Amino acid sequence: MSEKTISLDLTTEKLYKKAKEEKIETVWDRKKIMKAPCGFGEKGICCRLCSMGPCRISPVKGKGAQKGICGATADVIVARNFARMVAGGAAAHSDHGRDIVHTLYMADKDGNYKVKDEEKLRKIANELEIQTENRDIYDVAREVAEMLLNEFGKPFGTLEFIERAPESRKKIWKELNIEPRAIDREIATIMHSTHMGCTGDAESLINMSMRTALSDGWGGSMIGTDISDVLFGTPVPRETEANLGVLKDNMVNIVLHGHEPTLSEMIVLAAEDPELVELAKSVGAEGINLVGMCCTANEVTMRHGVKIAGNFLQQELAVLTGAVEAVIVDVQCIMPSLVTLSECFHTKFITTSPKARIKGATHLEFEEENALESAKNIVREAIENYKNRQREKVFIPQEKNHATVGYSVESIKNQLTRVMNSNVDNSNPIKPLADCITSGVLRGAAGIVGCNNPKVKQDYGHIEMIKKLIANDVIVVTTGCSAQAAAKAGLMSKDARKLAGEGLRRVCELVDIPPVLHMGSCVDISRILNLVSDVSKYLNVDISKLPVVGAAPEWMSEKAVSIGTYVVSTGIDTWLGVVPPVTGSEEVVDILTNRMEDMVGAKFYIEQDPIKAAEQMLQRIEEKREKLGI
Ligand code: CUV
Ligand code: SF4
Repeated sequence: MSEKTISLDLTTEKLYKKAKEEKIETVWDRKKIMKAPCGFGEKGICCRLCSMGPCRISPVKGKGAQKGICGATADVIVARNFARMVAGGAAAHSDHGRDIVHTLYMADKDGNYKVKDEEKLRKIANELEIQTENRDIYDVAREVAEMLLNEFGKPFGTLEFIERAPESRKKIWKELNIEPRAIDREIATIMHSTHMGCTGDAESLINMSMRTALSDGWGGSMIGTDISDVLFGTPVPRETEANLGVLKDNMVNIVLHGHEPTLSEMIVLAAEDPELVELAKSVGAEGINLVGMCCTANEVTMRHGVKIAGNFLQQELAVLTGAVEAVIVDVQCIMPSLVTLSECFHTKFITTSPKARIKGATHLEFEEENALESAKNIVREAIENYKNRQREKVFIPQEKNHATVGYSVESIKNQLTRVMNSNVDNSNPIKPLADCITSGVLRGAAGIVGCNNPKVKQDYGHIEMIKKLIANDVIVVTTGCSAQAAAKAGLMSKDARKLAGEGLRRVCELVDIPPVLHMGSCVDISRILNLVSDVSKYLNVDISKLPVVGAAPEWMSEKAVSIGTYVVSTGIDTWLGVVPPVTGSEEVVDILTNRMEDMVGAKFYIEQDPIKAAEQMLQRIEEKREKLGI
């Protein structure tokens, strides 16, 4: 990777240059100092699960240590490490989900947290066989919350929301014994089974990984998404802008970064508070400019149109503009480097969650019992910092793009129903989508998700892949940092239709959508699961037979490993653009990229070139179409 091209994004290039000039260290510099990654770690053949070790297996067959001191083979070590990544990712998503349900439990009509989407709550209650008639909505909310909280630790049965999957899928899961039971239980089982001297069989470990990952996608994440919608509203299409150009020279800039909407929703409210807006004016600013970063940005842009400052690799760059009064964070994907970086500027780096305290940051704990007050205090801190901005250090790149966001499954269906009403048959909102696919107007659909990773030129993996797919009449749905890459590149503007193939362009015009749909944050990949399940049920074919593919071209986090694993386990082929640490085991590679297909009807593909990957995806889509006879 040449130094001149760390990113496809011009703002990144410009601010990286600024960092160089001012000798401020960024993620790319630290990556360079790290030099080549540890070969054992890279291949997954390093084990430090007990103190007889750490052990590392020689990557050369027949030479050097071929087994750990306990006798564990490379296959077992790699599979255990993989399983633990899945457990880590599932834990992060699911603990986020759990917190949201706790918030629902304390929701109150006079409190800070209210039930915003009663209809969705009623639907979920019906699904869980909870009585809704003649009941106070907050009673229903509490009962739903209690039941969902039990999903994390219930002693018997399997997760409620897997019932949303098509019968054919549930049958596969049952036969493989990978129907997830309680969420925490699946994570604990992996931690137990990967303890020294427990499971010594790679296939069994991958099986367990699938079950745990499913407890994330169809459990913790799905609960997180659904209950966030209940509390804060189900997203509808709305307009926004994306990239660091959304920062304003003459306003108090607050960057909201992290994941859970419980915090960000209150900050949004606080930033609109007239008293605080006045305060901002009294310190000489024109007002408060709240912008988002990473998945928090996705949550608040989907529900409020809050502007997107950038994705994962831009968190440091936002501070480097010198124009940010505060970076407010909660959990996940927050670089600890923000502490030293913000010391180079006037920026306050404010942590708010006891789950993610960072030494050197200003910690203002967010108290949910006192949510709005707490949020106001945090915003006040930012406003008061405006006077410390050092004008000579400010550089805000002007690049930004327009985007239409907010495509929840509900809003996609609404949009489709509207089109249908002008037609004859309005029986099922899925019908027009399914028709477009079966008739071949759309060749298929792709979910492009996941992070940035300095191993990849920023956004290049996402954008090249997405462009290739839409040009070939594949509709793209996105979440996470991938969605933000697309928004920044202008692919979420309705204008981007012109980059789409003939068929997709027509669909976009008819339904009035961009060719790339923003479906939300990483936990909102559960929305994609619900959507493909609906299509699968409507067409009466299993998900694995649909011309649908997934990809994480620039993934980096354990959460992404969990996501990839549950997406494949749901029957959707998934392309990874960054090689996972499994190449030290032929067996594990064979299971992930080959044998999984016999188990769950889908597998992983590993391809670092996004254009080649897109070509493979298109080929796979056509293969599936042929088998379906469409
Ligand atoms: Ni949760 S997990 S870098 S913010 S998508 Fe972005 Fe998305 Fe990866 Fe993190
Ligand atoms: Fe080594 Fe086995 Fe201990 Fe791992 S569990 S560190 S392979 S002895």
